[in-house]
Order: sequence, then structure tokens, then C-alpha cells
Amino acid sequence: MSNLTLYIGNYNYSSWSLRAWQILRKTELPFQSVMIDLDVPGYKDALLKVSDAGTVPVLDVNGAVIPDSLAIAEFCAKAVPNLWPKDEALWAEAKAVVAKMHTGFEAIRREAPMNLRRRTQGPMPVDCLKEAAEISAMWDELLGRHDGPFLFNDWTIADAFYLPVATRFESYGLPRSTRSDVYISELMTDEHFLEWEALAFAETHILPETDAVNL
Ligand SMILES: N[C@@H](CCC(=O)N[C@@H](CS)C(=O)NCC(=O)O)C(=O)O
Repeated sequence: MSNLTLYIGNYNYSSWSLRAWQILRKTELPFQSVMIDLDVPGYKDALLKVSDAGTVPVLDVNGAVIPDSLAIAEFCAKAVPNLWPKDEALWAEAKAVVAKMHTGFEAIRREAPMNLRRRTQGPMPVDCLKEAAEISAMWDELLGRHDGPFLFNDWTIADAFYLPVATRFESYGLPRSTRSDVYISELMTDEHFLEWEALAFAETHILPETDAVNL
């Protein structure tokens, strides 16, 4: 059996860590987590000691270093079945949807950073609202075409990639359709998410700049 160590950032703020952690929990493989506090003096050196990427998440598999959430997802999908859709067309579609999140939606990532403890209804920047509308329309289209409750029927890696987006809709009161609202609730009542969220609520590490967004 592989010896797995997942390096993560803070529960409240590290969206890429949440994705990798949730997917790894879905595999049911045993692993240990090591947290590196982000944005404290010396944190970059601590990240660079773990991998050249200088970011989290990083998965160490028997000494092999995987420094990216999507690569970690692919490792998990090789290790256990059913993390991607079985149907070839849906598999490719899910990959495209994940790629879109992994490389895009920069406004929402920049202007509505993941902050699980946060709830605000203040006005958000126009480009952030535009992306939120685009994401809600994309979810609607996928949920309408498939049987739900997830984007590709059963839970897949695609849902893990949109989980921290769902939390941003909640944190910043971003407008969404009724169907997207149901999907957000589905993602945010996932047992593994609830476990992570409880850890975020108990965490004392604070990023003042992130907490000041839309005050
Ligand atoms: N493409 C990377 C992005 C990882 C990333 O940006 N992680 C953030 C935390 S959520 C980080 O490590 N930030 C620290 C920094 O950039 O200094 C992935 O998918 O894993």
C-alpha cells in the first residue's frame, strides 16, 4: 500500500487544497495531512521545501511528489474507479469542465476568494457577477441534461472542482438560478465537505486581506 501525505493550506482559505483533500477522501485510501499556514512570514520557503511549485496542495506518494490539484485528482482516479464518468463522452465533457475551472474564472477567484467562514451580501464587481452568471448557466445546462444531483449524474471529480465555487456563491451571496442553488446545497452538505468546513470554523489562522474583501 502507498504511503500518502497530502500537504494543504488553511482550511478556511485554501480552495485548491480542499479540492485535492475531498477527492482523496472519496478514494477511502488512508493518508495523512500536513498543513502549511499561508501568507505568514517564511511560508513560501516552507512550501518550496515540499515542492518546486511553491504551492499547495502537494501529494507525496512514497516519495514521488505531485504538486497540483488536477494531477492529484488523476492519481486518485487511477487508484480507484468511478471518480470520472464511465461513459466516454461524459468523461471528456467532465475533463473540459474541470479544465475550465483549473485555468479560468479568474475574476471570481480574485474578487471572491474562498473564505468558508464568510457571509456577506454586499455588491460584487461586475466581472465577478458576469462569471457567476456564466457558471450558474453552465451548471444549469449540465444538470438539466443529466439526471443529477451532480454535474454528471453521480459525484465525480468535476463536482470537487466546483465545490469551492459553490462556497463562494454562499459566502458572497452571488445570484444563481434555482437549479444551481439546489446543486450548491448538494455540494455543501457532502459529508467530507462538512468535515473540512468544521475544521475551517475551528481554525484560528486569519488572512486579514481576504477577510476584508467586500467589507
Ligand atoms: N494550479 C495549482 C494552484 C495551487 C495554488 O495556487 N495554491 C494556493 C493555495 S489555494 C497556494 O499555494 N498559494 C500560495 C502562494 O501562491 O504563495 C493547483 O491546481 O494545485
